[in-house]
Amino acid sequence: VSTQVLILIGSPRDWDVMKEAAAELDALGVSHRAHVASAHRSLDRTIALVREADAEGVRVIVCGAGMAAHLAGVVAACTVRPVIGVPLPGGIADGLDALLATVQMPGGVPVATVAVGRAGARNAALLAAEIIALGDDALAGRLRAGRAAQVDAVTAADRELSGGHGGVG
Ligand code: RP5
Repeated sequence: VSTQVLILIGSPRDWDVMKEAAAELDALGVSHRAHVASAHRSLDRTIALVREADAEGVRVIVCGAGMAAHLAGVVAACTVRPVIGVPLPGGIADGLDALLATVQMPGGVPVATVAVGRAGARNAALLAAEIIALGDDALAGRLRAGRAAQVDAVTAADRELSGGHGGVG
């Protein structure tokens, strides 16, 4: 199976958070690979990686970056494949800076921006999988099973907290 999701990170230090995206894709059986590709420190190489992924047929690109987080925007400028940006904590506003840098794209070049940090890394993988599942019924089934497991987990936690009193089922 060729790579379905390309994960790019601006710094090797970003992997501690972005490995959550890789783990979620692994759990869903979505093929992926990751590269360090800084929009600022290695611009030409970043563009080359995106062009290569584009030619190869990678379906979705997930970008994690902190501080002046331009990676997702630069990647989106190079492709019409869906790009998902994960703003990372750190910097003077601990991720709010990266959130604004990632989400505030000018009209014409979209970046689907998710939450700051680990929740965002997970959701980026899930959103990428949902996009791919538009043409993959088996993957859509695995995503539905994941949602059902969440319902079970919340219900079990509620039973434990409430002692089973006053619930709906
Ligand atoms: C961004 O700047 C990276 O995505 C990273 O989150 C942040 C800091 O990078 P380092 O100086 O730690 O390599 O480009």
